[in-house]
Amino acid sequence: MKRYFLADAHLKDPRDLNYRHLLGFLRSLEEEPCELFLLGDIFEFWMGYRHTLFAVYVPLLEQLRRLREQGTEIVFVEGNHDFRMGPYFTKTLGCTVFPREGLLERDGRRIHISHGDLVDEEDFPYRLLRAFLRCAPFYAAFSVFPPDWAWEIARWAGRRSRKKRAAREKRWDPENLLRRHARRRFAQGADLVITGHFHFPWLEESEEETILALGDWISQFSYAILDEGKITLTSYPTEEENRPLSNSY
Ligand SMILES: [Mn+2]
Repeated sequence: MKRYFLADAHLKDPRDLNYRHLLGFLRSLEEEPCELFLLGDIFEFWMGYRHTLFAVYVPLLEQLRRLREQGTEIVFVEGNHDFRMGPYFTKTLGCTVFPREGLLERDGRRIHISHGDLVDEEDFPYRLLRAFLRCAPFYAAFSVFPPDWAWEIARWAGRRSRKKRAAREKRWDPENLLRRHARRRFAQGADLVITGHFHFPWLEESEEETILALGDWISQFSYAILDEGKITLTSYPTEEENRPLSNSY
């Protein structure tokens, strides 16, 4: 069985090229049951309400449902834009959800999966913010807002953090951060460490160990396939020219 890994689509609008490509890619997986790993920030904003869904995500959720009906397993690791996936993901769709990270055994490999926003263990302000956004009182307070407001607030926060991120990325050294993160996971028994978050497709392999960063599904359309223990990093064929998305990233 083939296993597919992708992250960081930051979906906002079904008319966007990246959204349409993701639907096209997922449709192509209908041919045979597989396992699909979504490693966070698939959505620009997701908060798991009990009875409410954001309308823009219906096409994707329908496609995930079709895959599930055909026997595909879906594993979701929450990112920094999509968290508390909630009952729709776990119960209705029947996905396995990891809020932080997971260590799984597949095809004789021990795979550590996470979104990647926690790889920098010294970034205490971020870890604090992350914990705050996920704590029950914050969630309870945020849930009081009408979902339309929550959507606007999250979009505003997303635009702000992207500006800050552009400045921060200049100082980022993802290879080093990822190697350090992977070494710790190797010590805990993993032999394949996969993250997203950095929007940086990268694969480093030695005989026994592999580090993989997935890149993004915004403009790179990169993803990984695990087939009989062998991992490859590839990208989705794009026949259309990369037109600007409906919103600026
Ligand atoms: Mn992220």
